[in-house]
Amino acid sequence: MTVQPYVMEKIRASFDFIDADGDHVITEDDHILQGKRVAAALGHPEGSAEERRIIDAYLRIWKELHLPMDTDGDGKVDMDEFIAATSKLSEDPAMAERLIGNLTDSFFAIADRDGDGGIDPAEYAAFMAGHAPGMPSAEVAEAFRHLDIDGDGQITREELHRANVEYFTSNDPTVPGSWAFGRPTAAA
Ligand SMILES: [Ca+2]
Ligand SMILES: [Ca+2]
Ligand SMILES: [Ca+2]
Ligand SMILES: [Ca+2]
Repeated sequence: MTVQPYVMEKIRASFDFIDADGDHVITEDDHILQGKRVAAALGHPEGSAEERRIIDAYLRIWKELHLPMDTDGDGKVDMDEFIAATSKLSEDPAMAERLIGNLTDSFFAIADRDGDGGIDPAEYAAFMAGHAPGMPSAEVAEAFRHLDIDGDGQITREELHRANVEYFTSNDPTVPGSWAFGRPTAAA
């Protein structure tokens, strides 16, 4: 398999991002932890129906997107399994559209707190506070400006989808999607 080096670098970075508890494997627990963090960052109390809805959305991502990558069936997705699965995305645009489309829908439903069809800077900042704890607010704001491709102050579902597809398929560090998980790493 021939994954371009910059795509590989981003795949590795996204693994660390998903591995919320930092134990170097992706499990169901990481998704529950991320759901709880994002719900708290969006202001939903512990035990609330809204928190449950967000955790369930992360558990769907686990079951539908990440668990199928567990090819040895040990209930954990390690870096090799993750790379094997995600590196296929850049070679199969139709699969990338479908899988990343599902992911975009899940994240969009979570981040668009007021349900008006766009993610505004405050919604994005709250989402990222849970999703990427510790990312400086200036970096979050800069990422927002890149992902809001038409600059109208809202990230639409289409803009988010394009960014996510670019993240996993484009070898060009200057495309907006390089910012899908915050500041891009230097191009290889
Ligand atoms: Ca983990
Ligand atoms: Ca495994
Ligand atoms: Ca909104
Ligand atoms: Ca926009």
